[in-house]
Amino acid sequence: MTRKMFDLCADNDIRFSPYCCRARMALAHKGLEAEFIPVGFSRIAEATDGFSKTVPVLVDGETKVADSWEIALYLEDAYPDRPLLFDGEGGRNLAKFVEQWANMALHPPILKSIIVDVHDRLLPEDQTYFRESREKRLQAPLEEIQARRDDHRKALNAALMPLRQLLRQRPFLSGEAPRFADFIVFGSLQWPRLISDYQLLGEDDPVAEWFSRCLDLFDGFGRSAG
Ligand SMILES: N[C@@H](CCC(=O)N[C@@H](CS)C(=O)NCC(=O)O)C(=O)O
Repeated sequence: MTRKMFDLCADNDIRFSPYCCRARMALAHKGLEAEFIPVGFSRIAEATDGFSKTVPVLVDGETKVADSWEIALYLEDAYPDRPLLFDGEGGRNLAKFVEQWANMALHPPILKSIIVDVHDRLLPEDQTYFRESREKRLQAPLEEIQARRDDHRKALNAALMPLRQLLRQRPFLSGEAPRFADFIVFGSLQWPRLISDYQLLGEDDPVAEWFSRCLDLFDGFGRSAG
């Protein structure tokens, strides 16, 4: 296949990266097939021939694109006749806000809730790198961070309030049908679902109901990924 995407993997081939999930969903939305090549943290630069230190990286024929946002923009421009990821220029701008919100308001409490689970389920060769880099960034031992997971879960649920309110009024973040903004937040929540048993959302939460609708998209593509 000429189209391939480097996709972060943990042990047992768990594909847990929120950013890779966003790109996988964007490809599925466009109806584009790709080979998803598993790569652990320690091998990203080597696997991509030095092209990127992070995944996802999409290789589409002669074109190489790193970064989930850039991949979505590339797919929208390269495949304009396929289902749209954004509603025009304004839609792109609003989706960019959603990306910043998810990365800055949702990811810190999600990561802190499951950080030991992530560590323990990584490939053995990636565990030391993960522990050292994350403990340096967060200035605390992983175990100490995750021990306060109930507080982190509360912080996440408070940050989700605007989305929760919105999803009481419509089926998808983007309206009647999903767009890339939905896939952004979906990727954020797939990450804990795939790599931890800790429940971050209540069952009767409109966010959990929307998440389940997203899992069903593209013949259950999200349920099978990972
Ligand atoms: N802004 C980038 C972020 C990509 C990113 O940080 N990916 C993580 C995987 S979840 C990664 O490759 N990290 C490499 C590392 O921490 O060394 C995107 O949206 O693609």
